[in-house]
Amino acid sequence: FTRRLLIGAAAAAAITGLTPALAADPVKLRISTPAVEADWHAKMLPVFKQELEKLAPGQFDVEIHLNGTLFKQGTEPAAMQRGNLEMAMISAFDISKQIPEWSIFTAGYLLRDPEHQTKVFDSDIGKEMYGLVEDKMNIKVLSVGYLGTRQLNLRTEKEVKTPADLAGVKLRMPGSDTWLFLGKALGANPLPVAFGEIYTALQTGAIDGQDNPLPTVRAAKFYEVTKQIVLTDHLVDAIFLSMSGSAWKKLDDKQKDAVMSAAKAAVRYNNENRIKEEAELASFFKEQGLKVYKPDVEAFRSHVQKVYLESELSKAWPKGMVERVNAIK
Ligand code: KDO
Repeated sequence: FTRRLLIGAAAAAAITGLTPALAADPVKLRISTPAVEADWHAKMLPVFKQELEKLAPGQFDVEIHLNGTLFKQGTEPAAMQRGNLEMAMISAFDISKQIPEWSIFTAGYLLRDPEHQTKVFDSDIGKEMYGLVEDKMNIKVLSVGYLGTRQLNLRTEKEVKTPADLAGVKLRMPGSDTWLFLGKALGANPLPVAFGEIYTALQTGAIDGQDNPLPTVRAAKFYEVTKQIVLTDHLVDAIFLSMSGSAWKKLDDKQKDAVMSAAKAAVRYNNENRIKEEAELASFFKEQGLKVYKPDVEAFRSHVQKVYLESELSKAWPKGMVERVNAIK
């Protein structure tokens, strides 16, 4: 009886032309991020999913988990390394916890604008730095996305012109040493708070302010509980759409190409929309009653750059890297 069944199954496969590979279950790709639904790096994930479905129909099952519900902010790299998570959007801050060389990309006022960011990571610098992530963390960086240029967003009313004006200001930063270092370099008193808790912390006055790119200030509605935006332009921030090395290695070459192309399409969608919205948002916040203004950006730039160059962090930066980054036009 069993034999007859087996023959029957083989015959059915022959008739439908299904090879075992095609009949296999789709590869599950769970993506975890703290991003809120309205932000562009969340909206780019369905683009990734659709693009992948177009390029490799039926071969992938992409699951998107927003708001840090699957893994808490900052725990994604370890989850990918343990094989508990297939994909995430990680930051240079996350990476530099394990690869100190990477703290160069956590430094304020290094990358100049989104175009510079893309060019730097598309160059040999990107190849070398992504190579470190692959070798030391077993994580494959698929593509870099522009998270936006970080600005100060405060619930206090006192005008901020220079780093000295931030003395004693309780500035929320994400919870890791390199993030807190950035807050301190700006002149503030940094406090670690997870992204999902910022709104309430602002509302209750547990913090005086936070820093994020304008599209995020809008998407997460921080403008509802703050009074001013100081356009410091202190960090041209990036997110790296990444896959766990073990998931990546299980893919065949065609699947790898499809994943790469889908990642590029998603990032293109994010970058185009984010850059466009970022340029328009100052007027939106003003309409909401916030003060929006430029401080003495040169005072911030020279102070922050000096703090980084004189820090312990910069000792780990690859030799000559600052010059190479600066030389990319
Ligand atoms: C944040 O917590 O301020 C931050 O902007 C840090 C980023 O690295 C990234 O984690 C981002 O939050 C989330 O994706 C939410 O937008």
